[in-house]
Amino acid sequence: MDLIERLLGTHLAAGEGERVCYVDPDVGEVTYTALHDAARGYAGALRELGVAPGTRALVVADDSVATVAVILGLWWSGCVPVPVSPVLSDAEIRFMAADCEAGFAHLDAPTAKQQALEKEFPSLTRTTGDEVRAVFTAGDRTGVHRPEAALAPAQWPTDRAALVQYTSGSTGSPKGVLHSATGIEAVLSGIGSLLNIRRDDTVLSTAKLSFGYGFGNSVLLPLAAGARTVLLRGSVDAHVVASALRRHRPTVFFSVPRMYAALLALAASHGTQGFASVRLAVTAGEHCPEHLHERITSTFGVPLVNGLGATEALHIVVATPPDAIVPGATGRAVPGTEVTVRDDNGVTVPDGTEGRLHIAGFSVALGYLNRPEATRRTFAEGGAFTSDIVRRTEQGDIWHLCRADDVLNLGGYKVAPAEIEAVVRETEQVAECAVVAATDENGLEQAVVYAVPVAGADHAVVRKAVLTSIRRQLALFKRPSRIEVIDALPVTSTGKLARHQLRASAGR
Ligand code: 3SK
Repeated sequence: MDLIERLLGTHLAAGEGERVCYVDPDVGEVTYTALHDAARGYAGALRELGVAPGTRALVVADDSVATVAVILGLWWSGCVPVPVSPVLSDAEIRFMAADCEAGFAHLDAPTAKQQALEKEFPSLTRTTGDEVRAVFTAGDRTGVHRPEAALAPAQWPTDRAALVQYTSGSTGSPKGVLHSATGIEAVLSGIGSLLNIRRDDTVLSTAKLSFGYGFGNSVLLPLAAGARTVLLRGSVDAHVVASALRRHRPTVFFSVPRMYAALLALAASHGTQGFASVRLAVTAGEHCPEHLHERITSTFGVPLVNGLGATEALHIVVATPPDAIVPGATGRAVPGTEVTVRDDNGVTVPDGTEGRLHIAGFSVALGYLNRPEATRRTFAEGGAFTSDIVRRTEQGDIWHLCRADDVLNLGGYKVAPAEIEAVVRETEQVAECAVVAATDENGLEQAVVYAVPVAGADHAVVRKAVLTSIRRQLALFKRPSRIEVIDALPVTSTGKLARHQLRASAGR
């Protein structure tokens, strides 16, 4: 499969090259022709830099048209992009670079982080966001723009990884998920056909493209449709989103329940007019409770498609069809995907019975990178098991009940309690700790830390020290909403941590 042809070439061939594909915060409007040209130039530059086809390339970058050009240029030259969020810690990025055996890096982060990253990978061949942006802004036709050196776009076979995305493991070690070009095509014909994004649509996603949901929202779906996408750089809160809604008037809006809840809170004081242009809103990443779903649709006056995805399946695989939305339900399998509910032995359970969600279809990944055991466990029975416990009604709708593991879902970001616990445990004066999920007033998951001080330590001092460690070491999206300092952690009769007791007192 030719990914460049699928996402860009068809629009050029149809005489649509002068249409805008991206509205970038730094570069402004970019056309399909300009993006195609930049991707080809970048592919030529990669060839001149000696980056061989098949190389895995770490792309540590915030959302920008430069990032998209880099990803397309990598695909053009047969290299495998590994998108990574620049808000992750240096240690996490170092882990992913080593784990995927990156042979190349594109680095685009705010100044201090960029300097740290450049120090981190001194010997890796690399490009920067500013170099690629110059191709669009200054018409810089030198450094990373070598169209004359580019070969024809690579053909991607069905059994080769074209993209690696990292998912958090339950022990805190991320796992690289290997996606093929066939998987990408399956997203386009699956959730893509259900949402039916059109060439006259303007798309806005609050999920960043370094995460699976955002990658589909801001790269795959709109490019395949020939639509226009607005990119947001930096940290995205409800004020930023409300202003982007007013300024860019998107027609398709992708977000997570947590952001919709924040927009509802803002609407109470600032009004709801920002949604006037939106014809279709999508929520995924975490479960959207029925009462929140109803408040969103009644306040903003838009149909809200609820979706459930998994990094192992690239994008949304279960969704409520726009014309048959059942508030609170996660929906049905998207076209080309089969979903079943299974018991602990992998046997399909009758409708109405809870079990683990199993998905089958071409969007299911090839497996995890270098993790045969985990691959065997997850990619089984002709598809993949997700970490979701669900129930299917006789009408065929999937209802999400909870996760199958202890991993926290914080606004779509999956965070292992072990990762937060490691940071808290390192805090001076903390003897032991545990992190569990609580539910907030919108029915959304929040992380709560329970810390036990060393003998004689003052609770208030310990609390402050834990807060400082968390702020210093954990990305914003991984931070707990509450820190409780207690005298001892509850244990079971066999001396194990009684997590369920902590969950009960955290309010779940
Ligand atoms: O629902 C999710 O968590 C998800 C994960 C990866 C890609 C897309 C989605 C919606």
